[in-house]
Amino acid sequence: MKAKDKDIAKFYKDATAFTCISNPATALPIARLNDDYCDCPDGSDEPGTSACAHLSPLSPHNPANGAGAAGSNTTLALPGFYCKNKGHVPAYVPFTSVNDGKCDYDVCCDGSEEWEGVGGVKCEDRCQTIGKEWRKQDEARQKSLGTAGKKRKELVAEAGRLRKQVEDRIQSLGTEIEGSEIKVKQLEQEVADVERKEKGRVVKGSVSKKAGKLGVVVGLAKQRTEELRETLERVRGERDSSTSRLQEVERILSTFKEEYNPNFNDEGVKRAVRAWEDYAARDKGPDVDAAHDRDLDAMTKSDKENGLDWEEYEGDDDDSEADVLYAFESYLPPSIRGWLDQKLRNLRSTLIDSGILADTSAPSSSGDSKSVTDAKDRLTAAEKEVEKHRKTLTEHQDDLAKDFGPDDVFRALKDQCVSTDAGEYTYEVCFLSKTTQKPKKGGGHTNMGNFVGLERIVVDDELPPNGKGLGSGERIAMKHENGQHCWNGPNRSTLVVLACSEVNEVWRIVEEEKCVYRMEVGTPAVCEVLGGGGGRAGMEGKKAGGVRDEL
Ligand code: MAN
Repeated sequence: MKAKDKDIAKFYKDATAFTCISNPATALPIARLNDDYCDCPDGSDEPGTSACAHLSPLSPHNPANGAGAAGSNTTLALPGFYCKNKGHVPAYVPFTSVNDGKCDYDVCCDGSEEWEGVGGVKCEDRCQTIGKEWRKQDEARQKSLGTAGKKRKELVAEAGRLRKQVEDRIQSLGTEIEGSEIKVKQLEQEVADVERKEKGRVVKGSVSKKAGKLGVVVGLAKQRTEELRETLERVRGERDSSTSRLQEVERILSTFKEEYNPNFNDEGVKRAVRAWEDYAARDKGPDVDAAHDRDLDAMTKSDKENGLDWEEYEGDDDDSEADVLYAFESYLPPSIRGWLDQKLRNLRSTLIDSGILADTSAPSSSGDSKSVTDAKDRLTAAEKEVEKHRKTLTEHQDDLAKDFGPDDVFRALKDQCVSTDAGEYTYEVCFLSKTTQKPKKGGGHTNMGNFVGLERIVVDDELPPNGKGLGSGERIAMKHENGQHCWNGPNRSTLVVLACSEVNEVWRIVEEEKCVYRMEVGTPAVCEVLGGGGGRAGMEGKKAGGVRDEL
């Protein structure tokens, strides 16, 4: 309607002449515009008087009733009867409301549309009062509009910060992924090296696995040594305990000997004292020798700590190339032996890799050596880490690509919820998430749909005086689908239509069809967005049926 107003206004711009809108052949000097005489067949020269009101189909003087100019376009060029509304805002009232015996003060505050006085009706001019009240409300609306606009700016700034956070995280994830990938490569190399080393091992594995004769003997010796070590430790413990008990008894008896009363003629006591003196005089045998004890300490340490690595002797000694290699190496000086040993290991690995030599040490799937298993575990952990980072990166990239509305503003509202009571339920919308319905009497939530995206819709509602409504024009709406299934109906869905408001609030909720809901929600996020109206629909005071304009 607004666009139409502008379209019409352009015909009245010329300062010298006016051309009838629907009859361009008829040009009039500007003085004949609004001169209270109807010149144009379409009534367009009298937008501000009622001189052409007879063109209305409702008018008894309609040219269709006989007074029309032949061949000319008598279709009305104006959207309705033009009320000047002096002291307020001009407006068009629909021709159907002209001379219907009813004063349409909400649009035509000057009462001019009832010019015929049908049924004796007389509509006084109320524009002064109505205009004053309107200006007061408009001032409040403008103030509210200013506050809402400020809040939107804050939301946009917050959205910007949130976006930046995601962008920064994407950047750091990129670096982390690069680092993790390098780590994976290193660990892959490490696994390969460890496996290669394992393959190249001349003597390997545990004695329990297909050991040859030497392996069996080594296994037994290892076991026997272990038993002896344990026994030694146990006996040593027992010795220490007995020694300390003996020392305690000796202390008791020694005190006893010092403190007993020899004047008491107690034969039993005297015998005991004598026996103690004999015992104390006797040679006590060797004391626990500290050096000897240190030897025991050393002996009870693990074989490995004592330089005996059983693993080197375990394994299959049958037909082992290894033995040959060792026999050969043993004739060489140690420095060359080490170098040669490494070369031979590598050669052996290469031969195994190329299938020339059987891999007698190849670990079974469950039989990897500890070092291989450890290296593989480290690799798996690093691979998982890369995977995790990549997943997070994709999530963040998807997030950046998502439509968060103009200026990304809804990013700042994500997951914020607002609710209202209506009928037996409390209805809630959580922005960019879902809508729910909860019985006031108690009970679980019913999901009324999950957020799927934004869309723009055109609305044409009357705006309530408090401004809490959609008004008219293009609005942003949030679609919610696939909520809880409705018995004998569809899955619940909700369209949340947004309009400008100082705060986030649910204004209205309707169930348009069974389990298909529509919520009207106010939020600063949509203020001043859409073509100036910005969802602040009707803030300028639009009323159904009437159009304020600038003529
Ligand atoms: C519940 C509510 C209503 C809906 C009916 C359908 O009562 O979700 O909104 O209409 O279920 O059975």
